[in-house]
Formats: sequence, structure tokens, C-alpha cells
Amino acid sequence: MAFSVPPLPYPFDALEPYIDARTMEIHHDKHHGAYVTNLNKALEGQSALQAKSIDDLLKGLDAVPENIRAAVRNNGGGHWNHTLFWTLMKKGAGGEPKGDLAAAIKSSFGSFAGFQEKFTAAGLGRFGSGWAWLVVKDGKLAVDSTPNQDTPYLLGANAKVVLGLDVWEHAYYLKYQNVRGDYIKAWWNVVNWDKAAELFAAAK
Ligand code: MN3
Repeated sequence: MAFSVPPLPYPFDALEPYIDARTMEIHHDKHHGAYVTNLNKALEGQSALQAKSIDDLLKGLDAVPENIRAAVRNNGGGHWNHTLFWTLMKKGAGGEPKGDLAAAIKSSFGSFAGFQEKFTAAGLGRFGSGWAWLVVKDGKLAVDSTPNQDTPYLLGANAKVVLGLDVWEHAYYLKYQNVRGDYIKAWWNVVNWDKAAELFAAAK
């Protein structure tokens, strides 16, 4: 059973003008597509590993043979991260979270603006390519980041993801060129807080 790229849950131009259609098309079809192609290639002939879910594969990287471990970590991670990322954005979304998640953000970061500042700093401070994350860890919300395509599983066995942002240049270069800060600022307008709230409820 080979892994496959899930369809984007909205049209390529749904997130305009914040994320442009061409970027979404290349990002989903080519970048995510390549992670899946290369993951499947790495797992050729490994029927036991092929039978695992992507989550189990990434949680158990130690069980992956050393000669393909980096390929699975990078390409499997790319598949996992992007599959989640598409669902964390939505047309006409943005604004602020509601309910339990809003209350938890306020209690952990002082205010929604305080959280945004911390999360933005994590994205801006990630040198090179990677991801900014909001996770539940030891029962508390925390902002963190990972390099490359490392997933939040690598932030610790008990880290559970609530929100994630791709800060690779391929996510923003066509519209924002090198200005990652402008991309992050625009991204808040498409955050799907309903999905984040769902993840938060499951993580608690
Ligand atoms: Mn990406």
C-alpha cells in the first residue's frame, strides 16, 4: 500500500489574496507530491513499514532501517506536515479562536496578540526551512518550531499539535519573495481555528 497525496480541501485560489493560487498549486501538487513519491520510493520492498500508518512510521523512526531513516524522516515528515497544514487553512477564516482554545491561549500567553507575537517569532527565528508549531505539552500550550520536515512528534512523545505553519520559502516565495514576516502576517487571515480547536480538544 503506497502513500498518496490527499486532495486539497478547497480550490487552489481559495486563500487569495493572502496565499496565491500558483503557490498553492505548486506547493500541493509538486512539493507535497514529491515527498510522497520519495517516501514510497524509500519504502520499496519494506512491506512491514508500508503497512504502518504515517503516524506510526514517524513515531517509530528508530524502527526504520538506518539506510532509509533520513528519507523516511524527511519525506514522511513532509507528507504528514503538509497533510495537516492544508486543513489548518480555509477561505474566509482567520480572526481569533473561540471557546476553550481561546481561553487556554489567553491563560498561557496573556492574550491572543501575545500568542501571535510568540508564534510569529518562532517562525521568523527558524533559520532556513522548517515549521512553527502550537502544541499541547504536559497539559499546557507551548510554541515551538522544528527544522526541515521534522514533525511535532520530534518535540517529545507527549507533544500534541494544535496549529502549524510552514515557513519554507516554497510556501511564500512567489508572492512575498524573501519577506517571511509579510507571509506570516497575511497567513493569520486564513487560519482555520475550527480545525485548531478540534485538535486542541483531542490533545487535552
Ligand atoms: Mn511546504
